[in-house]
Amino acid sequence: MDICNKTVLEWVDEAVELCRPDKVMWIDGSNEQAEMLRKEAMATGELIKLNEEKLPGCFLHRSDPDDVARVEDRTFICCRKEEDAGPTNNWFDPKVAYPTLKKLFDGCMQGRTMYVIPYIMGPIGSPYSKVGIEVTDSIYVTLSMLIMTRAGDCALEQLGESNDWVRCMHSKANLDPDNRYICHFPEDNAIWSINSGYGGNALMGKKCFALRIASYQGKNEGWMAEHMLILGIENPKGEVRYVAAAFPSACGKTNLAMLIPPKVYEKDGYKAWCVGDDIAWMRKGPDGRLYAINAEKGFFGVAPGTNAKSNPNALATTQKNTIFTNVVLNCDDNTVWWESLDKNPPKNSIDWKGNIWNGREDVKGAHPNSRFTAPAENCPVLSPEFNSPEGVPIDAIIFGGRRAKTAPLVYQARDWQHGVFIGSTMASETTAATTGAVGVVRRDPMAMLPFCGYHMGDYFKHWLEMGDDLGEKAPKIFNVNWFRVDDDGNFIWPGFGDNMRVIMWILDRAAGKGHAVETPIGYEPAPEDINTEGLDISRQTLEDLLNVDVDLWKDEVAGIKEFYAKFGDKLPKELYDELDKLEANLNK
Ligand code: OXD
Ligand code: MN
Repeated sequence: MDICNKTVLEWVDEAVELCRPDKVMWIDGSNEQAEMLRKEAMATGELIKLNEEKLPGCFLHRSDPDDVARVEDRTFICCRKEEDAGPTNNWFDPKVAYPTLKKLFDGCMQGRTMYVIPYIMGPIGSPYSKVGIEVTDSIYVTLSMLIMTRAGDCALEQLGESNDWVRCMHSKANLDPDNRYICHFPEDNAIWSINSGYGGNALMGKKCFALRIASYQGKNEGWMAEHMLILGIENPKGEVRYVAAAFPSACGKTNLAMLIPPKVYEKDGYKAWCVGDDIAWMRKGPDGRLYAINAEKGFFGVAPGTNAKSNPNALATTQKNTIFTNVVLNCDDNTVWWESLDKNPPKNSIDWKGNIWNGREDVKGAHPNSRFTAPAENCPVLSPEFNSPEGVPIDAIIFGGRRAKTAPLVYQARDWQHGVFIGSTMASETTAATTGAVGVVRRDPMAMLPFCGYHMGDYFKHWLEMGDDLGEKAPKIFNVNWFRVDDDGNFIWPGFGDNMRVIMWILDRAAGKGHAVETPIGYEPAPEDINTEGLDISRQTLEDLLNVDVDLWKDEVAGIKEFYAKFGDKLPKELYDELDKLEANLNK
């Protein structure tokens, strides 16, 4: 296709001049071109073809062992004024960042091909979607972008002559961790990422654009870019209602997004539909309600922990046209395996580093952050609204985290402002699996701590303003905690599909129905308000799940005060008012 957008052509010319690739290839989104790239990647060993009968169109990729995750300490917001980045971001002065990066990018693609990837975040033709152009020297990144975004000519067509697109410079360079930079220039609509090939650092549509840059755009343009799944629940009459939910990374967003209704609902004809598992862009629609689109076109999910019990839909989604990264290669049948997939680690196998593994127990076969990059269209419960340009109307926003004892199973905010307070104080406790210290509270407001592209105090203010704008039509806000434990540390809520029982109470409340009791922290269901038919759970356990321990909450207030102090006078007064209310309620 002829590319006539001058701003794009000029920028690509500049990128070519700086990176000096041997060749430039424009990605058009065709199957033929993708097939050619896959063949090339197989020839170089970047991709390993898996069993065509069992996993058609699937590949294994092994990353550099030092390049396996997002690098928050190497991730920067490069706005002109330091105070605009705020206390929760690393700031890098653009006056220094640009020359530093230019030096690293200088000639970095010599001997390589530069792939130019035009892509759309959000459905094609949606008034909510936006275009980015990524240049990269990685075929793995290119093929992953083709799964995760709507990429190719469709993006250039949508862009037309407009200058409203995000400039994304990426090079794996030589993967040097000491010179790894993931830099965002929100004021210039630009992202520069170098020395990493890992998804969250290199697939720039995802966290870099769809959250960090987009959150900044949303603040300026009156919409929201959030780290949220979008789930639809269909009732037996065929009416579907949607929730958007934010949980910190590794709290089961993909599992909730693809939940399978428990028998008690399934038998009556209820269905659950997945619209998205990670990133929601939300705006006020023509009828005044809040509408959400999934910015992505695929799932970049964590493999370990995904199995036939935890998430059969995710597993099914990965059975074709998927790229697996850093999992075990089963040499007997050329398929893949990861910890907890099943109880049969393959005896004749190679681990994520490429070493002979053979199911040994002293080292993990798959990296704990090994991933699948799978097309959304494979998902058996993908919402029929997935490509809808208008998005879906959101009835409830749900926040959550991992709390052993503090947060109850579910509670509802009294109003939007109180809901923003709840989101701003969201937290998870570290588990033995994640760090040495167990029970350390990590605050992660709206699950956006690593992803907010500007000052988080201003982000809270933007949330409050969105609520003012939506008024009576604003979604109702809730908090959930699937991770309450008993005194022996055992989880007391079954979780997974049974979380739908809680979602049903949430949807009832959002519709202005459903019973609740008032507590110092908000509205809660009484134990009998949660449908437990078919569940082996005692009344006492339900009471424990819903218990609000006033002493623990007083400690929580102290923790919130400490956290809020970081934001100085950028913390909206309304949130301090909510904190005062909470404290007063606890002292009543
Ligand atoms: C992700 C994350 O990969 O949140 O989605 O880390
Ligand atoms: Mn995420």
